[in-house]
Formats: sequence, structure tokens, C-alpha cells
Amino acid sequence: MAETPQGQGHETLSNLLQESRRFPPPADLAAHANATADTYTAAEADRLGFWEDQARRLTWGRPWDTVLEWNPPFAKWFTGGTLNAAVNCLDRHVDAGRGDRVAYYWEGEPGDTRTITYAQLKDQVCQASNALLELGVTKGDRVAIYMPMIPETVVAMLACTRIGAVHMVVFGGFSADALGTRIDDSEAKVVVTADGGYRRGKASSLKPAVDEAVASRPTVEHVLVVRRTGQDVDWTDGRDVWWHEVVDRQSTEHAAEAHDAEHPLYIMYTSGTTAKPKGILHTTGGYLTQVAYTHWAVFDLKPETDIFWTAADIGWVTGHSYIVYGPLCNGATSVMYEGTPDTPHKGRFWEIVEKYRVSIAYMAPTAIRTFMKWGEDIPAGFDMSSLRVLGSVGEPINPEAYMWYRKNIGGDRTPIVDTWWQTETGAIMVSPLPGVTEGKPGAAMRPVPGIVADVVDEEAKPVPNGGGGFIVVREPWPSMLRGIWGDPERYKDTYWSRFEGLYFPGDGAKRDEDGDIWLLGRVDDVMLVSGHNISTTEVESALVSHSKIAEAAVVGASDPVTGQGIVAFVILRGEAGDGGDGLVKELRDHVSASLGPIAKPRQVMVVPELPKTRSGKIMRRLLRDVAENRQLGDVTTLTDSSVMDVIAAKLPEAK
Ligand code: 6R9
Repeated sequence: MAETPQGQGHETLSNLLQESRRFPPPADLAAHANATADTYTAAEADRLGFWEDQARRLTWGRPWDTVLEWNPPFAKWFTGGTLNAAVNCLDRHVDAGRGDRVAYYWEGEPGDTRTITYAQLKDQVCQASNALLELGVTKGDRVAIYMPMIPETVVAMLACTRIGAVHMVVFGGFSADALGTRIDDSEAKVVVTADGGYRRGKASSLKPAVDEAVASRPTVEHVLVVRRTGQDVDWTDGRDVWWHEVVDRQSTEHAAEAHDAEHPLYIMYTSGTTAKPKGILHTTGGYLTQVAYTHWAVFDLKPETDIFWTAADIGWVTGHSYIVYGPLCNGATSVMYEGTPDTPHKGRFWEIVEKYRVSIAYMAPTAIRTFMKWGEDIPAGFDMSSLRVLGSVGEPINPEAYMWYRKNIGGDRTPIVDTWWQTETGAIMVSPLPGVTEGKPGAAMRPVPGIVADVVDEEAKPVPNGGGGFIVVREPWPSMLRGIWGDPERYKDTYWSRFEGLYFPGDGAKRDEDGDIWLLGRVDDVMLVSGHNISTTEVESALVSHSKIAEAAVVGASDPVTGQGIVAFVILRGEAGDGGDGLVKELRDHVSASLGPIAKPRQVMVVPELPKTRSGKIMRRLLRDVAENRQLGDVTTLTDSSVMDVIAAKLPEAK
């Protein structure tokens, strides 16, 4: 067997960290699965033909002339074709007699609920489209959406796409500053917001941040405000308008135009775990094709019977693709939840699963590790027998968390699909198929049909089984980003310059002995200790596999002897108390025993919280700043910027 050359790519440490159990697809699921093993064969035999077949899931105004125009690194899919995203999400289902089907069961945090059918959603979207037109928004204009998780957020997005405006959703937890820089970059003309929303049992405000952000930003002509909480808001006459005053009086008729397949659909700023946020641009035909296909194939979605729930925020790409566009294109019934998982009690998610009989649930490992911390008694109190497929997204899922999820949420019955993708890829790229692939805790397994991804070493050579390196994508895919808003050079530099002719997502990966793919975290987060590349993910998984640890974040801090030394920040499980006297030694020894002495942390610090983005990704660069006694870098994409003060206060030696 060929070896990964010394010092190149990642060495794979995790041989000892093996959860060797395997979970074949349940027989009944496999027997009726949407996607079968043949799908891979079909897609390999004629990749572009396969994507054309998937594009036929959509309703086109005019069919495409050319499936792919590829001028590396710029792709155009389905050129010559026209379609309207809102029509694909709504009108065609209503026209086919499915208007009474529920699109969303919406659950507000305080317990208020709304049930919205496809016909109702279509009417609301038409009204909002007419309102945006009245406010002067025209095709191609950018509209910022800074909202809580309420149905109007979806209505606003679809109203934009209906009239050909480009939405730019900013996570409602971000600051005025983060909103402002995104408005600057996208030159948004209108901001859609709400007075506030409910989080952690109380009304939080949004409008003051918008007021602050738009005060010095003349591109913004209007602020359209949904009344959600009823709290007092400052008002700028002429600029600010209430949603209920402007939208509700509009006609529910709006004749939608079919836009070009490559017409911009939305801009989404990346989570920025490592650098300044980038405005990722997605267009219409290819994006909808791949989100609809993957939602159907990866989750085995049966629109007539499934209740689908992505427990994520719409301000994250996961919400765009798998709360809004994928489910609606497929005519699915989804659950949408406004608030936090521990309000008013720590069983809220499972109560929602029980209440709506959720059959497919999709969430992030960070949430799963939080539930682990709270203990298995909590989910045990609810009937979750309706669940049949579980999904994970956002970070590598540690084998420990996978097993906990499968057992305590999935009743040891449901397959788990660990889906790897990015804001930039638009849709799922690497994932098991629940009716085909054997589940392997911690592995994302293989590229979905129609995607050509690989693991390569420093020289772009494919690694052999057992080898580590970088994940790359070899061929353009329908939902790929079309660029970085206003910055084509940065697009080329960031994604296409590392390896000639290959898309470089920036993640480390390995292939195991079976050839299956494991993701190992951001390359920027990889540590170099005494000449060895060590993945933060693997050390974190080793720490989380210790019975006292719920969450861990690991960084490489500069070290005079070893180049970098491993510094671990850990959160204890509830039942572990203060961890006991010998905790630090215990953990260092545990990592050493699991992965080898080279991976033994130099320091271990117990902290109450970790700095995270809106999608729950740990911002290791900030922890690195702490570990190296530096001033903190950009904190605007943190969900809660006070976390860094809490951590610094715990670490006298790191201040
Ligand atoms: C969808 C989303 C993208 C980055 C990506 C990678 C990490 C996402 C993952 C995963 C391992 C998975 N990531 N899913 N790593 N296994 N199943 O998260 O988009 O916010 O742009 O983040 O997230 O590092 O490069 P985005």
C-alpha cells in the first residue's frame, strides 16, 4: 500500500479511536428507498444526463439549450432555460391540486402556532411581491432580510425571488455592525425585519440594530417591519413601513415571470470561522435542481407522508436549502421552530417531534452534543417513534455523538446521514444514502450521485485507502457558487488556486480502509506538532469520548519546542460536577491512549462556553488568539460575543 508522503496532507491518527459498529439500512426503508445503488451507476455513466433528469423535477418556462457551459472556474448550468423559483416552490403544487397540503407547521417559542398550506403561502408571497414592487424593488435589486424564525421570513425570501430581486439573509443574532457591512457590500435597497423575536423565553429586539445599521447607509430606501413581539420601536417616517399595513392590503395575484436559469437567486455571507465573510452568490436553475434532488434522495423524502424538520436557522445556508428551497420544491410538509431548544424546558425539540410526528430530523452536531450534556433522560420522556431518518450537518459528527444521536433520538432504528457541504456548494455533496449506504459513525462516506469529489495529497494526487489529505471537487456541480459578490479574483484565489483545475473547499479529509470519506475540519485549523499534521477534529473526538466531557475545542498555539502545542478547551457534562482533581491529567492521558502521545494536549482548560457561529461552528481562531495571548480578531460572526469575556476570565494565564 502506498503511503502518504512524510509531512504531506494529514496523517490519520484515529486508528485507535474506532467505533467499529456498522449499521446497514433498515430493510423496509431500503425496499422503498427513493435512491438506490443503481443511481450511482446511472450518474457515473452519464453525469450531465443525470443532472438533466434531476432538472426535470422542476417546472421550466422554457427548457434549457445547454446543460453545462464550463469556462473554468466559471460554470453556467441549464443555459437558455427559464424558470421562477417561487412558482417552483408554490404555484405548481397549488395548480396540481395540492394547495391544501401543509407547507409549514410553525411553532413560536412562546407556544403560539401557525399552520400554513401551500395555497396560503402562495397568496402571502404574491402579496409580498406586490408590496416590494410598490416599495420600488425591481429585478436584480438586493433585499436584506434580518428576521427571527417566523413564516414571514420565508414569505419575504420567496417574494424576492418571485420578482427577480436577490435576497441576502443576515442571521438575526448578528450585530448592527455585521448587518451594516453586509448591506454595504451588497448595496441592499430594502431591509425586511421585525420588531423582534422570541429567544430564551423573552422578546429580543431586531429593529434597533437595523436603525443603527441603516443610519449611515443611503442605499437603503425602505425598512419593512413585521410586528412579531409588539415591543416599542423607533420609527423613521417615509423610510419605515409596517408589513401589516403594506403587505396585507395587496392583491393575492401576481403574474410571475420566468427568469433566466442563471439569474441570481441569493447572496449569503459565509460563517467566517477563519476570515472576513464572503458574499457567496447562488443562481436559480442549478441551485434548485441540486437542493431538490438531494433533499429527495439523501433524506428519502416522501412528500405525501413525511414530516420534515431542519432544526436550524434560516440565516444559515442549511435553512435556505433545507427549510425553504428543497422542501418547497418537493412539496414537502416541514416544521419550523422559532426558538431555542431549552425553552421553556430542555425537552422542547423532542416535544415538537412528538407533537407533529416528525419523521425526518436534521440538525447540527453542536446541538447533539448539547443534548448529550443535558442527559438521555430528557429525550426518553417523549414518543419519537415517528422518526425514520436523522441527519447531521455543520461539523464532523464525533463517533460518540453519532452513537448518542442514533440511540437516544433514533431509537437505535433510524439511519443517520452525515451530510458534508458548504455555503459555497449550495447543497449536500458527500453523504450516505439512507436506503443504500451502511452507516459508519463519524464518516460522511461518499459523494452523492452526480458529484465527483476526491481526497488528494499536497500534490493533488488521490490518496490511497487509509491516507489523508484534502477534500476536492473535480467536476462542476449544479448548485455551486457562481462567485463572490463583487470580487471574482477572490473567488479564484480562495477556491481554485490551491490545486490546478480542482475546487478546494478548505477541509481536511481522509479515506479509510474501505475507501469511505471522513471530514477532518478546516485546513486552517489543522495543527502542526513536531512536524506532524494533527486534525483538531480527531483530538476533539477523543476528548468527547471521555465520560466527563460534553464538548471540546482544540487549537494549536505556537510553541518554542514543538512548533505548535495543542491547547484544549473543554466543557464538562452535567453529571461530571467540577471534574475532580486529577481531571487535566486524566484527559491528557486519555487522548494519548486514544490517538498516541503526539496528540497529547499541552494544556487543558475547563470553560463554561465556547465561541460559536450561527451554525454552531467553533471559532477556533478566537481560541487561538486567547491561547497565544493576542488581541481578539473579528468577533462579528459570533452568536454571542460575551462568550469570549467569560473564557478570558476563566484563564488567568491566557490574558
Ligand atoms: C452546510 C454548512 C461549511 C463548513 C465545511 C466544513 C463544515 C459542514 C460538515 C462539515 C464535517 C459535515 N461541515 N458539514 N464538516 N462533516 N457533515 O455547514 O455550510 O456554514 O458554509 O460551513 O462546515 O468545514 O467546509 P457552512
